[in-house]
Amino acid sequence: MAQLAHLPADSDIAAIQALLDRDGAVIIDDVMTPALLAQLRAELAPFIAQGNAGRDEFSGFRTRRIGALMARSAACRDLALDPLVNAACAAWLGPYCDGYQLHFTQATSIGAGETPQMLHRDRGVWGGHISRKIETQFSTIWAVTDFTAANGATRVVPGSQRWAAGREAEPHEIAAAEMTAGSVLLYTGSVLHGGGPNETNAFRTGVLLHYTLGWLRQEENQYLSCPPEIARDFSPELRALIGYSKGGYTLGFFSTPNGPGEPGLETAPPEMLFGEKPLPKFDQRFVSARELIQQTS
Ligand SMILES: O=C(O)CCC(=O)C(=O)O
Ligand SMILES: [Fe+2]
Repeated sequence: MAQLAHLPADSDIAAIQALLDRDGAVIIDDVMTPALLAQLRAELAPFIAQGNAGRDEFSGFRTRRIGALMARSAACRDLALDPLVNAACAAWLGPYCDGYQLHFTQATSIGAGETPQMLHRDRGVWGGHISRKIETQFSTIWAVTDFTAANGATRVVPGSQRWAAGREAEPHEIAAAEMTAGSVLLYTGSVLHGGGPNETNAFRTGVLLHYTLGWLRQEENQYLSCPPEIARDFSPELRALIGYSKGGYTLGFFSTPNGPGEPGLETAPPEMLFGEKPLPKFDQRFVSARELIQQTS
């Protein structure tokens, strides 16, 4: 049976990078404080209680999925900005972009009797149009409940990020991402994985927060899931992370849709919608990410 490596929450970025490179995935144990985990559970519970099961094999007939997590949960906002995750993300995606952004937010609650989700690569959301030389994603699944092989722990195929597209995993090549509640699975857009079968009577809940290159289209439309009237109350860092920032020199500007003679902005960075100047964050983040990569290569 294949296994995934576990690292402690005080690990350095080089160790995380090395395992992502080798296996395409790694588990960081016990990252959340008990208080944050309790808050997360309380904030998600009412949405999960009213959530609908999926409508096809991929989304799962016994799995509930809840999006718009930045708008709906302060604990999820903290997780999205987690410093260790962001440092690891910057190091992983830095070679392919000038900035990264939040791509997808979803709580997945796998219910009793759910069958295994088809193994897949998350980079499939862009079709086959992007060369495998480009890493498209850095993804996290935060364990809200314990993840066990019996209750639907995510299944991951270590090393499959380098496999030919059509190669299928043998049972012994598939690992169960078993982890305690409060831990986080980190994985890439190129590694085969899928939700596991749930043979217990309780839900297995995870929070999926995925990040992508600043120049790619986000899977979850953050401007609709988290429109400006909600994002207005967020920190500038979080707003920039969810996409209210440019993804390149001109990428992502806006102009005010005003009428003739009315005041407005022309080719403005998104931060100006909120009366702010752009953060130097992407430059700073990526300078430090590049330094990290140089130190570790
Ligand atoms: O919930 C999980 O364990 C993984 C789900 C997944 O990979 C997906 O829906 O793309
Ligand atoms: Fe997936």
